[in-house]
Amino acid sequence: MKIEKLDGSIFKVTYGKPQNPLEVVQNYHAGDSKDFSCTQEDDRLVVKDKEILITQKSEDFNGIFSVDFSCKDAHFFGFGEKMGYLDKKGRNFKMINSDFPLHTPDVDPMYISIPFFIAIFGKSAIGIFVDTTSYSFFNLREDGFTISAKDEGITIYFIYGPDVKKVIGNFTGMVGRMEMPPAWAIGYQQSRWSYSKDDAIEIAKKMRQKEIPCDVIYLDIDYMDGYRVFTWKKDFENGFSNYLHDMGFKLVTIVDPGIKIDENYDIYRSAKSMDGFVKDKEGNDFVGYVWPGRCNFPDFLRSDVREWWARSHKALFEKGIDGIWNDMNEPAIVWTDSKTRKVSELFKREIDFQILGEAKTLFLQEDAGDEILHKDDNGKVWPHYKVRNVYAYLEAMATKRAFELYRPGKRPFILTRAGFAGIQKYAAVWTGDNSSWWEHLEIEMPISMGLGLSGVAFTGADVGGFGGDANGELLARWMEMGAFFPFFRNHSAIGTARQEPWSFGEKIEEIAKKYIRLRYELFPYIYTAFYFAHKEGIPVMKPLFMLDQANTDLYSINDEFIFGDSILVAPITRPNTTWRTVYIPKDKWIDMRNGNLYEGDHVYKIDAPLDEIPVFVKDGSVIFRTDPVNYIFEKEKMNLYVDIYGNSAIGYLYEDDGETLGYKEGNYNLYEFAIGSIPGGYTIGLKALHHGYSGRYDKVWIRFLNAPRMITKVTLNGKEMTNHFEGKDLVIEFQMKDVI
Ligand code: MIG
Repeated sequence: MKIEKLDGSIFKVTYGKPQNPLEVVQNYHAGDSKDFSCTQEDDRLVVKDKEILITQKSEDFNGIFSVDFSCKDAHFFGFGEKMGYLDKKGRNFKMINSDFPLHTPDVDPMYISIPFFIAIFGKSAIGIFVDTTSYSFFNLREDGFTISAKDEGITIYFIYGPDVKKVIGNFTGMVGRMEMPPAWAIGYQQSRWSYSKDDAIEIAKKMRQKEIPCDVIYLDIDYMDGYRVFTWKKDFENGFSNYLHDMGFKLVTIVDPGIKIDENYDIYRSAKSMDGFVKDKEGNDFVGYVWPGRCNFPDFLRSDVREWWARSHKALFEKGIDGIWNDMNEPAIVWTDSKTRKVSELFKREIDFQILGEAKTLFLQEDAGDEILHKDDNGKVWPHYKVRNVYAYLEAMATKRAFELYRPGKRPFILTRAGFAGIQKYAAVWTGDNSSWWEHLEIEMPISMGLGLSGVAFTGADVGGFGGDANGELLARWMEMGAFFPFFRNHSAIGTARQEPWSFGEKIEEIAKKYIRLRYELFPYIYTAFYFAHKEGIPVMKPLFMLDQANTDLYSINDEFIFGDSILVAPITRPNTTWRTVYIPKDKWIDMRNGNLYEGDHVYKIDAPLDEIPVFVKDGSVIFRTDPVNYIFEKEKMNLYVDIYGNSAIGYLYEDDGETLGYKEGNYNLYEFAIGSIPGGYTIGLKALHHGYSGRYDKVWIRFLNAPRMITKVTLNGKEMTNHFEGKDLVIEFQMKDVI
């Protein structure tokens, strides 16, 4: 065992001789802490602060390297994308990127592997990152945990908090944080497997006719010529995207990694000529079956292959594509030639139950961990099991490069299904093939929160459910909830009931529209939350325990979440239900729908008719809104509404141009609104903590919600402002340019 103290309060502990084909940890400066230590006592590791005490019990190697730890009263959170509830105590996990499309409660592994978790002991939290790209395994018990990796050693980082926020900040500092997404990616997105060109145009027109805001339309696998990646079916003539762009839509196309083996296909030939495919054990190009039939798979471990992949995107960008959706990148391999041989052997025998059973298992996807070989830039050969979990990560890296080549100066938008620790540097994540089940509506909350705790802030689920048939009530409730997820896309599978907002009649359409519009209204607030994810790694969607991590009661709240810093969302997760119990956290919270005030640390019965989702704002917060529009940047200038909840509050507002990389050079504004009370009045301190962008917010209305009638005086930066009541709210107006 080797213990190294890195800069600040992060320790790196190495057992045996681990070997990764790729380094995902970057230099990062964390704050120091005297309270935290990792030391060696009698050949064993001891990790501690005032509350944390983790002691290593044993280490073991038999093809898999395992380290066993004991600790008391720990709760475990994170592990990236996992089915189930937030607190992972008592569970076992595998990290092997996998496409199991039926998300039953115990399905594991899933598409994404993030071998990272946060353990909370009393008041202290610590992050544990297992730095292996190989398959890893976690066993989480009441009295300890075991970490294993398919390698000859294991590297574990112990990342101190003691705050959960600090742990996530430090971890994302090490593996990288998200960049600012293009602003349109915050908008509503409409998808289905698969819209044709005509469907896409019709959907776009309908959205505008009905004034349902929407920024993005997706093209799933059927836009391609015979599923050949980077090709188009004939009907997508040049210029077809202009029509959608003119209406303010962006277009995102799916890209799968399997390359059809076809001598007449230039992408295949160019990869073949650079010998760019992964190999089987005989040294031939590995063959697996996916949508196009027999395919070879690019070896993304090689930088020349990544560059080729990036350049292959030209065919998409020259048709005006704005974003790339990476699917099947675990990689999913649904069939192999060796399986064909096995099937024919099996069926030569007399059919019995055993044979049928064996035949059935052949149809399960395998990871091909031992069958495929990769090569790195130095020519070193790596088994697939060491590369598989970063395959999508490397693909995303190459895809980002494609944007640099073909959309220079613009922010990339990449959506990925598979990934690894740090995937947020390149891509947003959706949780794959859920189903139109109420159970899935509910479980998407802890899944996304788990991803957020693991560093991935830009996450969402197929709203309405992917598999199976949605119905009007389910869609309404899911749209209400989805409006408060970082990534907001409605997507469904081929052959299932249509679930666009208007698919279930006018009543449901109105509800969908109401919440999509609310999403656009809240854009200034949401975009600011993304800024903090970019800047500090803080998830946009947070579990309640991030408000008070020592309160173990909050660890089991899986059906409420905090969106941004100040909004509590409590979705309805069952059919035929028009109320629910809501746990209101400590302090005071205000029902956004009607201004009702709730004292915290209590449970209430809250009404929620079909067209309402319970949403609360923390007393002492500032919520920034604008007017809903058809698409995020429909208007050059926007009104800013600053809603003040409570008598004193502080709020931050971030803005930039929403599409270029200028924010990295300081072309952005960060405003601070500090609200205080004086006898008979309010004070507002408004300043720019950073001012580097001309700004879109033009006219500003500050509204003190439910202000007492006797208030007469409001000052803004010391200057008295005229004010008036609108209903119960006291309002002042001004022009941003007159103040900043
Ligand atoms: O084998 O491209 O998760 O979103 O619509 C299914 C078709 C392949 C799986 C993705 C889903 C997508 C579908 N894909």
